[in-house]
Amino acid sequence: MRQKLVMGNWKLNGTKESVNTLVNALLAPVNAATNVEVAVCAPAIFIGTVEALAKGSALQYGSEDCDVHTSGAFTGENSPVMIKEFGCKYAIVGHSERREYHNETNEVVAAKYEAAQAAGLIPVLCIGESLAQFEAGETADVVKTQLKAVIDKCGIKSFEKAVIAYEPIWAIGTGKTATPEIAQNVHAQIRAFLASFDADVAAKVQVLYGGSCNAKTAPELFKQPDIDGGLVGGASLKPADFAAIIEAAK
Ligand code: G2H
Repeated sequence: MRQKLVMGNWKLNGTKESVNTLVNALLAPVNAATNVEVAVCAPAIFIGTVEALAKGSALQYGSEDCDVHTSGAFTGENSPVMIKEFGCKYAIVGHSERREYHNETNEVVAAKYEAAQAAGLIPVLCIGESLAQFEAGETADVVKTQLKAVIDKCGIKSFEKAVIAYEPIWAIGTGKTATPEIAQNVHAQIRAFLASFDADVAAKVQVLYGGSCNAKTAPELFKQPDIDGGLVGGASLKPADFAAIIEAAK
């Protein structure tokens, strides 16, 4: 039986004050949700603040990205080793916004995934298709290619220490959530593809849904057999909404 996981992705949002308010508001619902894992992925500059605020609670946290290098002359980057030192459990890699605005290829994403694991972080591998690919019926091919790049570099067993987030790009920040049927269908295809390499790994890996996942849509999404929780953007910035999504995962 896979544990449900609800993960916030704050993206480029927050102030010292709002981070304080948000994390403090989440501690009680997170501590009460004993059968749900909850994490927030914060902009790197706020990770130390989250570390201090979450101390002693059940709230886990992570980064929204990480570099492939552990140290060196790479101005502006955040090393997975540094991220780990601040108590992070997770590092999102390959979010579609990184793929689109920072030209991250499947190969770069696989290298980040590998670097995150080498530092002891759990990579949250984001995959998903564009609207044009969805309309052309290419979803399965796109997500399989994205997964294959990681399998080729890191091996299927690496998914024993990873999370997958299926995020159809056409549903991100648009208010258009994939229907539970569409999402379940893709999640089942992801699991079947992984099972063609290793059935045991495929059965155990958590596959989250992301893309306008909110308090209204989460309950039906989370009832689907292959959806193990959500990667939540906009709604994770609102404590009441995020708490309702956690509730839906119980
Ligand atoms: C997808 C998601 C979080 P939102 O990017 O990763 O964001 O819930 O705002 O669509």
